[in-house]
Amino acid sequence: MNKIFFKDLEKYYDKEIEISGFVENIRNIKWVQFLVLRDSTDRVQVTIEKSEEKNKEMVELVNTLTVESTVKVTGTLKKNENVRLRGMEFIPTKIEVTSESDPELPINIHDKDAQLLDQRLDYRWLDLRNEYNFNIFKIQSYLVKVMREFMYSKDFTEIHTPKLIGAASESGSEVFEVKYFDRKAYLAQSPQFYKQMAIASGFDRVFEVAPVFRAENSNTSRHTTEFTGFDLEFAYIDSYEDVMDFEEELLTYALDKVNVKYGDLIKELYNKELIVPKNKFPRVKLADLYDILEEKYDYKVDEEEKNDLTTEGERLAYRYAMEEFNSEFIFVTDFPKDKRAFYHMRKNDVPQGYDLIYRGVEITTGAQREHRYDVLKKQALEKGLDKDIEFYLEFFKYGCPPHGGFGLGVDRLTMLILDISIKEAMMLFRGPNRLNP
Ligand code: AMO
Repeated sequence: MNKIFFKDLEKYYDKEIEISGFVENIRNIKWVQFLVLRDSTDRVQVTIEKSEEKNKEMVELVNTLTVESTVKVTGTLKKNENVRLRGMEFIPTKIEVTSESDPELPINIHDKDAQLLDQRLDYRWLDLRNEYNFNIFKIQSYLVKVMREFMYSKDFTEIHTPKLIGAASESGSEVFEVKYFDRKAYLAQSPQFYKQMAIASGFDRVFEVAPVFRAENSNTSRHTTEFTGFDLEFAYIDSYEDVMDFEEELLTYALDKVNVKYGDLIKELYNKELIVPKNKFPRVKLADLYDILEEKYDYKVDEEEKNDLTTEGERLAYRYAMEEFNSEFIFVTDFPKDKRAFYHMRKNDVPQGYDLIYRGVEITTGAQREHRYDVLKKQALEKGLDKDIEFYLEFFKYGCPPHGGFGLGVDRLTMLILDISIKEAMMLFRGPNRLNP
């Protein structure tokens, strides 16, 4: 763990140290050889004078060195105003190749657009060496860290629930079936049942950041078969308005933090402005939204399509939110019950839940849950669910506080913040046609 990160090199001027990294570039000119080394934090130039007798062995080594190999270099860091890269250079006394790269790289890692995205994904470990791709995950890591931080500050407990389950948790159509010894199991399509179980167990506030599996055969820029869900649930709410308020607060906090640390980099690399919300997010009922979209943008959809939000409807909802409220977010509420899960609480037959649209794409579904055993059972039966979810219904039989929560797609949020596709927003994309690497 003693590796010196390149970002910290300034602390080591004129001291003999050992540095390690990838060889990003080699320039071999008449009198001198230059290497640019890269680690996860920065770059540094290594300079080898060819004329010096003591450098003979190193010069020979560099003559056959290939880019993207890794090296360990011993030497001294010197200030040098003439060096464009950070005004410093590393003068080595010893170079050791710790791993040699094949000289033929299968993709161009310095120009990501020199090949198709799918070719890049085949060699994702090389593709990620490009700073555009690499930084997506530095930013995502920080985004999730600050979201976690917020949850802990609000006394939420982080839980870990099983991904191998005995019954589909939402609907049967979207689950992957797996062979489980001599019977069938499924991959969890949401931690929904278990986060609610934690509420019934008395935890009051819980969250989980974990994989979610969806057997959706869709090849779009926003769908994947495995994604990271940021799921939470909290007790003693009065209405789903409390859930929306909480999400608003969480996202405002997180975007503010990400903006402070990465706002400039996001602008520079992805050419996207990160806008920290200043106001409350507008809230609109689905039916009203369609009326507004028709009136404002002449957007007409068939009556039967109006019971859910269309892709174009999401895009126009964003336009409306921007034009009317200067908000990149908009909550859409009052979906009809046949389009919502059985566990949403209903009031006057209307599910007490919402979708949150950010920059024209759904990032969240949330709701107040039905916690009354009899009502919940009735709603489940209505959707044709019985035997499979009996265990879940039991959670509500021995006292369970009123509660609500939501599920937010981390990959979607990353994708929208950086204006990239979901394939890029995931370190390893999974889709109907991709299970490798
Ligand atoms: P839902 O099914 O809407 O709700 O999922 C919640 C959020 O997960 C993300 N998401 C996806 N991301 C990428 N690819 C997919 N195929 C995909 N499907 C969903 C979206 C979506 O908004 N149990 C409820 C949540 C709850 O009520 O707490 C649920 O799973 O960002």
